Amino acid sequence: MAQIQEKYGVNKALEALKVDRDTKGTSFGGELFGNGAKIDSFSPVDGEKLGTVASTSSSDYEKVISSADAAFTEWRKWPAPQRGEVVRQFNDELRRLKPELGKLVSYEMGKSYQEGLGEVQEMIDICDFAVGLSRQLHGLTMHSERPGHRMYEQWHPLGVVGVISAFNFPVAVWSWNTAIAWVCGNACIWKGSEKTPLTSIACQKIASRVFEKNGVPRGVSSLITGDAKVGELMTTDHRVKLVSATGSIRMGKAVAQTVAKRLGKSLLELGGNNAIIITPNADIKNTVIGAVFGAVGTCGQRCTSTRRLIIHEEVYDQVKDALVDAYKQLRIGNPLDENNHVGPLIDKDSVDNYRKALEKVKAEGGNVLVEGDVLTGEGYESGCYVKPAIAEAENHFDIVQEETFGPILYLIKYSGEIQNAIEKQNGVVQGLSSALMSTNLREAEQFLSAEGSDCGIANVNIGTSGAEIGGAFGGEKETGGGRESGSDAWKAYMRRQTTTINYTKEIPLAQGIKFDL
Ligand code: UN1
Repeated sequence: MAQIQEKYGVNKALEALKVDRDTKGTSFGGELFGNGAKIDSFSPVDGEKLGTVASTSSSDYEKVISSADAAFTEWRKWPAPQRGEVVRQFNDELRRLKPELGKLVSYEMGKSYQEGLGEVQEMIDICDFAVGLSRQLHGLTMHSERPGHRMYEQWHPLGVVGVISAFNFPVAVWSWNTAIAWVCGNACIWKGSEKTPLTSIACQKIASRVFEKNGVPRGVSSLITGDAKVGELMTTDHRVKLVSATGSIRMGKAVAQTVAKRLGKSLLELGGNNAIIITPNADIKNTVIGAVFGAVGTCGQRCTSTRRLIIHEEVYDQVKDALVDAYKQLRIGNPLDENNHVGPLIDKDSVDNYRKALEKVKAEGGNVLVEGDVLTGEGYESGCYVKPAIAEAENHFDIVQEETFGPILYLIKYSGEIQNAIEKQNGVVQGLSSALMSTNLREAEQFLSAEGSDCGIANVNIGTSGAEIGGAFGGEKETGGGRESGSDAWKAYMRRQTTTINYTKEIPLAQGIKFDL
């Protein structure tokens, strides 16, 4: 069975990425080290072991944070465009190694090879963005109320930035944070997911090589490996100025509270419960393509995955029949084989959650239209392959209110005006992504207005997933409120300083106050 690793080029990818199978998961540039507990990485593709990684102990962490802290004091002196030049070279390496890194992402995490490549492409795109940004970290100038005074704002780096990322986007989310944080002048410490440790090591190695060649101080790019306890080393540490965390709402609440206790900054990108509203004015063919990709792509494990369809009663049966037909055509299996549409879930815990969710929706009175199942037999030996399911449900069901990280799609009927659908869409605690399928301008504008979608992302005539890096990414309510990647998300990685300069021979006070000595 290790055959898959050989047949699909995983072994070659590890070689090209210079990642050993028995390795260590701590680095601040140069050697990998670490004497914490060992973590085995098993692929959900075939259940085979990919490698073993020694995690980060608290004394290992101490070495990393003190190097990062010291590196920052040098790195902040580099002109931002020079920092951008290093990111440009890092990006050259990503372009060169895209097939191998995409392959490793696909095998260790279980997403399709196409999606693995797409994820590396997001890294490349954000690095391009960051290079341009390195010449555009603009502040404003304001008119002072005092004569002979100039007032302006400037942006300075924060210091050490901690990045905690999840298994489902094991490389892209790190780069959204670090590429931007680096050009802003910060040192970054990354805790990747303990479910995808070799992928993190591959990225750290690429960055370390490029940084070393450019004389970047060691510690600007650092890696730590382990579970939530290792993450806590950063969230409790006042030397980590910003903690950017992606993952579940439960995890985000713990991170936010710990960081807030020391009045540190956090940037949270947490769960979604994303819906597509389908009105009688929708283009049904496109709707079905967008909905199916949104629901089953990455096996329903994107934070932007489509979980709910809110369908007008006039087109409900038409959409329902088209979806059931489309689901019959889905091929589930080895994600490295490009004939398959749906790969495995990440692990057996996730399979359990999927199974329980299906039981719950039935118990709450839902009607399962496309039955789910855990697949067994040849090609499914890992026990992580499941059948994408569809259930008719009500928005208020407890299970519909939750984010189940798997391919379960709930169909919810609405009648009357679009506002009734928007109410249902907004009627969950999460607020990440949303979409409307309609060719009617009035409906579209209503959906996008202040009375419309309450989510961080609101799309018209495309699905809920697949956001581009150029926009700010994140959501409202229990999604955490953070924004990463494009637009002006860079401001979260810097501190704003307002400066007023007096070039007169007097010292007039603001607000007309007189204070003569
Ligand atoms: C995530 O699932 O955490 O918009 C990120 C998308 C991808 C990123 C998802 N560009 O679906």
